[in-house]
Amino acid sequence: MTTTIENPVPEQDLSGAVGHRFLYTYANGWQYEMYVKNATTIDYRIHTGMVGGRWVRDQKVDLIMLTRGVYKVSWNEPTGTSVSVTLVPAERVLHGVIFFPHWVEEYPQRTVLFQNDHLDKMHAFRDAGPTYPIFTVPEFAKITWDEYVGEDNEEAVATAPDQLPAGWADRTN
Ligand code: FER
Repeated sequence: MTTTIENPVPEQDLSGAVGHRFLYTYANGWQYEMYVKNATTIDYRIHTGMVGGRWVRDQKVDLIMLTRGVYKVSWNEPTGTSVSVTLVPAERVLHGVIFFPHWVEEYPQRTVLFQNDHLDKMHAFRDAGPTYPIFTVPEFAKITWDEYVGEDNEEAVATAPDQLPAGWADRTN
């Protein structure tokens, strides 16, 4: 895969990520679930950690393949939180960097909800701040579950994290 100054973008193949639902646990113990709905959209649930219980559908993201089997997903939340996650599914490795505005660090529970039903409130909190200092959380994670459920599957993340069958997030494959 040769890249040049004129064309620095490697040939893209997102098939190892798009349509997949991943469960992963960060080194700090935070457990997340991400469904890559399509090349521009994710749904997710946060099972445990600082904002455990939070869930989101149809978050727009930038998704790219860095090199074969290595994907990067980056986005900004309505809360002002920014996230960039690098996934290596074949190695069951992931690295996430979360950039929380100061108000989320101070009052994480304000973001623990089904965000889609509260977008105006999240924007108001975001705009009220304070934004700074940003709380940066860079962590590796172990991918414990990788399942292909198809693109644009509206059933993949349709339930609140606390309404799932017992043991849902602790399955491994
Ligand atoms: C992740 C890290 C952070 C992730 C989502 C977030 C879906 C979102 C954080 C927030 O908005 O609080 O790996 O994956």
